[in-house]
Amino acid sequence: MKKAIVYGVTGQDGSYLSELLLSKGYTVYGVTRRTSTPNTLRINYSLTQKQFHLTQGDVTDSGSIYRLLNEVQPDEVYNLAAQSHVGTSFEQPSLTWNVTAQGCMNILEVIRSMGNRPRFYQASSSEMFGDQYSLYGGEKYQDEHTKFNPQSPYGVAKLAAHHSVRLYRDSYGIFACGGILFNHESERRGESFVTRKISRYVSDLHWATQAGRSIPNLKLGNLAAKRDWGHAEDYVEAMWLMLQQEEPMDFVIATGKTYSIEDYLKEAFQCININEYTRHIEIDEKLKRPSEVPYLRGLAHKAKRRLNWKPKIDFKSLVKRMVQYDIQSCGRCNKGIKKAQ
Ligand code: NDP
Ligand code: GDR
Repeated sequence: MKKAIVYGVTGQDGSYLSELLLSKGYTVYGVTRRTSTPNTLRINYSLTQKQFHLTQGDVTDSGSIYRLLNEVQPDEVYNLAAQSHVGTSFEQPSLTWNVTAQGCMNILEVIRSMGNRPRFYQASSSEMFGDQYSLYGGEKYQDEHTKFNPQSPYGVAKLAAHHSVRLYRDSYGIFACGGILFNHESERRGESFVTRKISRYVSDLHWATQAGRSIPNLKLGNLAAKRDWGHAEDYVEAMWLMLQQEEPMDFVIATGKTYSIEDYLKEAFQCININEYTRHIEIDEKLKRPSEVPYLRGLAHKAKRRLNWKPKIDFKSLVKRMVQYDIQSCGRCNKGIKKAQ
């Protein structure tokens, strides 16, 4: 029976990955930071499983990594921990660097020191490709050979971590893979990311309209940016597949299709039969980033060929799932509020 350690277990991907690993018979050690109130909502299911162990730790604390890895002697370590919000990385660049770049290096260093070295997965990101317009002057897909041009402190930190993975693989023979994942969303997506912000708003609008109320407009930043959006459930499977190969290598994971924020808005509002979404939206200049990534579209041909991986959930189904989930859960909570009143 295999043992895996998951850093970032309380996040969107960590929760799906834990469930996947448990379903494959792994014993999973999920690592969480100490918080003053519990933030384990996404891993409620995993917490009920005998083979799941929640343990405290932090990727900026090398000693705790050293102790955990040496005590557990895992087969696989997944590093999903990060300050993962691109906008926030402009406000808190040093923290972003410490967690997102240094954190990865801290884990790699501990693995280097071990006798039985676990396989290592690093959550690399399409944000490392950054602004491709200025490199190629047009809309071109990105794959494992595309030049990196990060446009945020987050992108820079992820690129440093990605290069560290390659360096440790080549220099010390560590089985380490960088999964260059394009945007992936879900019903568990953090509420400050644009897709979930929109699906939550559409749900609020739905329930307000039912009650004959109006709500303030939704404030957003740049609506022109294009992203290659998939579903997190599909993407965590690719993480696991990477660590089951004979050779460690990096992979792009993407759907190959790209949509603007406006496309997402259109699709989400159509779920509640609103075609004219623009009257519900307000552009807030403060939500625009100092530097933007205008266009991302990944080509996951290597993953298809070597991992036999391809996404199952398309853009339309993704938007529908997110909006419907929020409408249903908000409906339950609305009923709760009414009851309390
Ligand atoms: P989330 O923001 O949902 O999760 C991030 C996780 O990292 C949380 O569990 C968080 O804990 C944890 N964390 C933050 N700081 C530390 C720290 N110092 N030590 C230990 N854990 C920490 O991100 P996602 O699940 O969406 O993404 C997972 C990973 O994949 C991230 O590294 C992200 O940057 C990367 N990625 C994500 C993509 C996406 O589209 N979702 C695309 C490409 C890469 P807490 O709950 O306490 O905040
Ligand atoms: P991204 O995702 O930056 O691609 O990073 P996010 O959803 O934050 O932004 C996508 C695009 O939408 C624009 N945008 C807004 N974004 C947010 N968050 N809030 C808004 O109000 C808003 N209005 C417009 C952004 O400017 C951007 O162009 C995500 C994260 O999960 C990273 O961790 C991951 O590495 C990358 O995806 C791939």
